[in-house]
Amino acid sequence: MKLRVARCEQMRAGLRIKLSVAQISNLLFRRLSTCQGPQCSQIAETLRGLPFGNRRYCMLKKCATARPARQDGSVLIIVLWIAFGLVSLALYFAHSMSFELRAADNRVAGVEAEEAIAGAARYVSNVLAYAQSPGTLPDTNTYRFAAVPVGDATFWLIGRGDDQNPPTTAHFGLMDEASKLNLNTATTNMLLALPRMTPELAANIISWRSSSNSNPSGGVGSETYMRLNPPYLCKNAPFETVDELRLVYGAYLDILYGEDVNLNGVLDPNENDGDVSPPSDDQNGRLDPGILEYVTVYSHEPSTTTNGTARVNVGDLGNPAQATQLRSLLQNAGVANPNLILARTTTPPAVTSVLEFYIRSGMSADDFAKIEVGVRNPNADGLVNVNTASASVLACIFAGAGVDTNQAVSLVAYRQSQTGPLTSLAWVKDVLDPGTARQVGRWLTGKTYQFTADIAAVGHYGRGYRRVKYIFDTSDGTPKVLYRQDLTHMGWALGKQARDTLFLAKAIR
Ligand SMILES: [Ca+2]
Ligand SMILES: [Ca+2]
Ligand SMILES: [Ca+2]
Repeated sequence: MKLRVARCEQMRAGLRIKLSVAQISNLLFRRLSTCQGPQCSQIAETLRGLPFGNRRYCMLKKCATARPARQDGSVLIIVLWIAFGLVSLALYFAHSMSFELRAADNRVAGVEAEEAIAGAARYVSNVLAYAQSPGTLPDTNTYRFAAVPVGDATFWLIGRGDDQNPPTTAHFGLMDEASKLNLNTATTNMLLALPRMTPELAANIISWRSSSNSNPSGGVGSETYMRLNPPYLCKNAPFETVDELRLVYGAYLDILYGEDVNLNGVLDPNENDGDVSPPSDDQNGRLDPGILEYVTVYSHEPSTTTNGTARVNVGDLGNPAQATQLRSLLQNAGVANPNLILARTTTPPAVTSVLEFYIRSGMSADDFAKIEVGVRNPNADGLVNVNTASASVLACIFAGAGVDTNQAVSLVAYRQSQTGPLTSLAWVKDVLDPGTARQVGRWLTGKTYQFTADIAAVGHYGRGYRRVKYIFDTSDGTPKVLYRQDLTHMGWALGKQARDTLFLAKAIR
């Protein structure tokens, strides 16, 4: 009985399956017949002769699951677009990562260059602290100044030539602030002798540094500066930095920078191409810098030597105390005939400068070299070092003293004719007559105590260029940084040769 019931259930289930398949096949056949596509019509025509049931169902199912060829093409195009998008994204991110890698590499090189500059500043401080002759510009044979390696970085001390080198050749080494005209002590006539200077700016410089109740030059005052946007007051106090000139009325950029817009003392290509690229220049193959090249505010001589002994003021030798001090200085140094020297230099008219003292004393250059650091001019600020100053700066001194400025050219020519660097004031006696020496002597010195280290550096593979200028003061025996200025924004300042050397090193690495 149970077996019959089970078979009966089985037959019913089989009947249901057969009925379901038939229904589905009919339904699909009707839908296929109503389709307007040529392929569907052809299949429907083929099926029309087949019996109902599983065979017809299988044919219909196969037909229903088969996609038309047009649909397959669309899918392919979509897949291709997706693949194209993915490839584009991959390339974009790869490119972005490549740039980021380069940027990170440049940042690392920049940090290397900055550290090299900091190290170079400490090195320069050490060079100045242990200089063989205090008060003189260190001999370039005693320290390193060009393409100095520091780890993967390299640094240079940007210097100035002696006017004999081609203007396109970069010169390296420390610079002397006493080789420049001091903005706080220069007279109007001295300022007027500067290249590119205008009478208006010279007068305004004098009034800027003078107290408010004395305006000897007739330059503009606060009422003019208050009309500017933004307004500010006339300083009426000494300059503290050379860059203060930017605030003085009438100090236009072409007057300040001239053709040397990157302040490196080199005629760079853009500084000799006329108006093709800034700045505007005269294409004459010479570098014609602005007044920033020639001025300082730092030149100052100490009143004591590095061991703390007071220097003798040669303008006050009528003072018995100063005369006694001079006698001790001469005797301790082993100078011949100290009494005769005293007699010649303490009698009227009073000596006005170290140069005049030397000429009147009649002592030898060797004897004078022994006591030179022990004597000083009456004025301690703004003295110009004849051993390092350019003809343009010396011409300012001579113009201010009312002397023929051609004698400044003679001084520089004599200096350049010597084989080694000059470190004393004594040689000036051989070039200038006593009358001229007396007139200009109060502005001249043979010593210097403030130095500029204009340091440029690159990191590995010549990347990450940086440039920082330091002013060192050694007047109390220990070098101190008076001023630090980042000049990186002025661009490449090492000239063509250093650039070519770096490119060559990069090419063969
Ligand atoms: Ca330049
Ligand atoms: Ca130009
Ligand atoms: Ca020029």
